[in-house]
Amino acid sequence: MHTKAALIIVDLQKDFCPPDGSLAVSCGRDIIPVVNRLIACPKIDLKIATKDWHPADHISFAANHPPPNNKPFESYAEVINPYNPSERYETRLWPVHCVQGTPGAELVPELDVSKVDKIIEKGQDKRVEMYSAFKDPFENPCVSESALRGYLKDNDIGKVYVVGLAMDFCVSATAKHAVKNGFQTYVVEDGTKAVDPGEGWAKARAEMESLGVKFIRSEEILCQK
Ligand code: VGL
Ligand code: ZN
Repeated sequence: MHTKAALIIVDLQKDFCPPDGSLAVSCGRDIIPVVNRLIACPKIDLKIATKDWHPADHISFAANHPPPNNKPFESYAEVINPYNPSERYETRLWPVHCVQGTPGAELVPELDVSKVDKIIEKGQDKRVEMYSAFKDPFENPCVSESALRGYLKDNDIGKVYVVGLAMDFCVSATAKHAVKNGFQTYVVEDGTKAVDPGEGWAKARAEMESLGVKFIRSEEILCQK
């Protein structure tokens, strides 16, 4: 029996792409042709794009924290679970990126959005980081969680292919939650790039694989009978 498949395109937004994205992932633009081929592939039943969609006062922006611990990429801040203040963790701080309604938050213009069935926004809660499109790190209920999981279930999806940016953050977090939610989960190797392409990639890949996420190349999907 055919297992219905979905493509999840994670955060393929201007701010994550060179040349002028505020949090540009190196070679981030190189994946766009790969993603467009997958979007056009009739063997994938459903296509979803996510958008990192932060308010200007989001906790993940280094600029919203006092010195000296406010260096983008380097500093960390403590995040307190808004639903359970005894739970907390350290999160990496970033340049201001993907602020709701700004040009940097737009999907890259080369993306063939005409074939995208649904766009899901995530990261709206200023109090928590939200790498996964399903859940925040405390597993609290979130807007995008119900939107994404519900949409996949309503459409009888059993398998997901995850692409987009960045492999070691939002792609990884989304793929891990997809597998946890019972979807057969594949990360498309040539459809993603990492913030840290060396160690970051290797570590994220090992973690994902240990949870049951598989890696595949786009040709293998496009050529499958
Ligand atoms: C992401 C850092 C901060 C991502 C989002 O999409 O991977 N990374 N916000
Ligand atoms: Zn973000």
